[in-house]
Amino acid sequence: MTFPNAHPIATRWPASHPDRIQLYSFPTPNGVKASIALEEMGLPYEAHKVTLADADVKSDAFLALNPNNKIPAIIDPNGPDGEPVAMFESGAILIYLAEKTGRFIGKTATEKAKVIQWLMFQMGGVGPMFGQLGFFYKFAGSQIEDPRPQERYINEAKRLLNVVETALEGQDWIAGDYSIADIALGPWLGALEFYGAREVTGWDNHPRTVAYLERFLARPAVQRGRLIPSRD
Ligand SMILES: N[C@@H](CCC(=O)N[C@@H](CS)C(=O)NCC(=O)O)C(=O)O
Repeated sequence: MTFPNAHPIATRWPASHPDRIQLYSFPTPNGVKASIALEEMGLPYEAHKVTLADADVKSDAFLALNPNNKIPAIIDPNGPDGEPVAMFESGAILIYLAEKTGRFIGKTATEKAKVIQWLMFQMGGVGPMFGQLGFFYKFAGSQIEDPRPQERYINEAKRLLNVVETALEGQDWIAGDYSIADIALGPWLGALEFYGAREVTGWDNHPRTVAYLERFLARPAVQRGRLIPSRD
């Protein structure tokens, strides 16, 4: 048996098209970064639904691919050295796919540096902070009486929205041309609505960011990718 069906992940999620990139994911803000990138780049792939339930993300089969028990993860049977490559961490996956195709990562070294900078801003800032906001504002943490966790993440989300708003002055996309930095950032900006946190973070006071998200969501590849894999 050849990779990826030789990988332990295939005991739970076998590949029907082992010649294609295998995506193991769920349609969350981190998960859809990978599916949107694959759609934007026109790469053939096969999506497997790995839910956030322990029975999936903490299964032995999935841990063999991502010991950090989080989606998304991929296997590319045609890696750069002619060997298969297995990867986790959405930011790393975006860089890998962009370099594989030469798309959405800037054309010059300076443009690439800017794209990576804004991608890291999402990975280290917007994703973790908005994620904590979701926990303390909408999910289990909202029951905590101490107001400080909510205040902290609301203020941090506001601060990050202002950074985005300022960066978008005079440009349509966060790093110049449309790039993997937008593919990373767009889904997380959209998450504020899901958390019911638009009002509390002053979303409407950020007109460039509001228009930016609409521009992002209007892209056909984004509309396809954000529904993959299907929750059903
Ligand atoms: N830094 C990781 C974060 C991925 C992540 O947090 N994934 C969440 C869903 S959005 C997950 O799989 N959670 C399951 C768990 O933690 O058990 C990345 O960007 O890939």
